[in-house]
Amino acid sequence: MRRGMTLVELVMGIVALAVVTGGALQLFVDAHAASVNAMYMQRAAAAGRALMSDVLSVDAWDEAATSLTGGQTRIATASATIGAEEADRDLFDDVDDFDGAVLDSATAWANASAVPADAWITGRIDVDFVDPASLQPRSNPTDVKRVRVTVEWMPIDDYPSSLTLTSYRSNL
Ligand SMILES: [Ca+2]
Ligand SMILES: [Ca+2]
Repeated sequence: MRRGMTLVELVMGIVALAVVTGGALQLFVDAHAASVNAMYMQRAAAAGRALMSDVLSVDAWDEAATSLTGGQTRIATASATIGAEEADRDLFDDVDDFDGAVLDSATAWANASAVPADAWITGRIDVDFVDPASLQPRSNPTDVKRVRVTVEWMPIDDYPSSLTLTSYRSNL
């Protein structure tokens, strides 16, 4: 004859159900956080690519090269510099003019063409001389400049919340 559940069995069953439900809920929360972070990462990567392409659209590798035809003639490395000679993005004419640019507001993003203005994204541009062989940063002028665009976004749990794009321009 079939008997009903005892109170102990019933309580055990409820506890087991609670454990399973709690685990499933946590999985759902984790999956949601991962998908939101993936969306942030995608938007940040798009912003980073747009920003990098804005920097590289100013093709000349150095101010001294901009006065030369096409801006691609080799110049004396010692005369190369890092930094903006112009006050405004519209007047930038070599890649290191963007060094130190921090983009953290709609106005600043708007200054870079085709870069989406997401309030939760911040960007920074760094240009450095690097050793041509090791590509490690150097304080003295070299024939290669590294352009890094770092984009950060609102962190979620322990997921990555920044990415860096890197390009190089050389003293051809
Ligand atoms: Ca310049
Ligand atoms: Ca410059």
